[in-house]
Amino acid sequence: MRIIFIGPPGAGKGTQAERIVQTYRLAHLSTGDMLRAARDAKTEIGQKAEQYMSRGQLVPDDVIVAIIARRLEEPDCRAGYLLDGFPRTIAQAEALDTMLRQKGTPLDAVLELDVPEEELFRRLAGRGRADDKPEVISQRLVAYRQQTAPLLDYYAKRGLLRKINGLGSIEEIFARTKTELDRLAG
Ligand code: B4P
Repeated sequence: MRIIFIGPPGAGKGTQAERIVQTYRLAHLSTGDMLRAARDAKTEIGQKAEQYMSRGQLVPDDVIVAIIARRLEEPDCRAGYLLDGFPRTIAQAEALDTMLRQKGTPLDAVLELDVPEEELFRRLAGRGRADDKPEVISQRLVAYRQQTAPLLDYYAKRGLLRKINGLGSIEEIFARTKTELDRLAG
């Protein structure tokens, strides 16, 4: 299976992704995790990315697309993968479409994790990562509304979008996600 996970910051993509990749034996491709690892390793890309992440802005498309293009070539992606936090802009989605067309490996589904904004603030305040300060969260939500939300329509038009209610316990949300994925695998 080749799946994309879309949702606002703090919706719980990373949390659910861990369970999905274990259950369905998929590679977990989280651009947020990759950028944080690059930042902690103090690579050139990591240091550049940190300037954007710490302000709640998206890292430039060319940087992210290059990271994903390289990652998709790795052998563990052949059996399927979950893209967690990528694409986040229409330009990234178009670049992904081109890559997948060239490989002849189309997407199976795009899962949207739907969570209201008040709940996002509550969850992120509880996590307390460096980019979870209230003013940075607000900026990340602006970036989501302006740059990422248009992807919902982009994938709905292609018949790939499945909306999942992201309110409830982690287990309840995973059960809903599993229902969608089992239907696809079915
Ligand atoms: P990400 O790392 O993708 O993080 P996120 O959207 O903030 O979090 P996620 O939805 O995964 O939430 P989580 O499970 O952790 O992005 C960080 C930054 O990286 C971006 O702002 C951007 O700068 C950059 N970036 C990444 N990808 C990019 C791209 N493609 N293009 C450009 N820039 C990019 O859950 C959040 C909290 O909620 C946790 O504390 C969790 O325990 C809690 N939680 C989860 N589920 C819950 C539930 N059901 N109930 C209660 N709490 C819950």
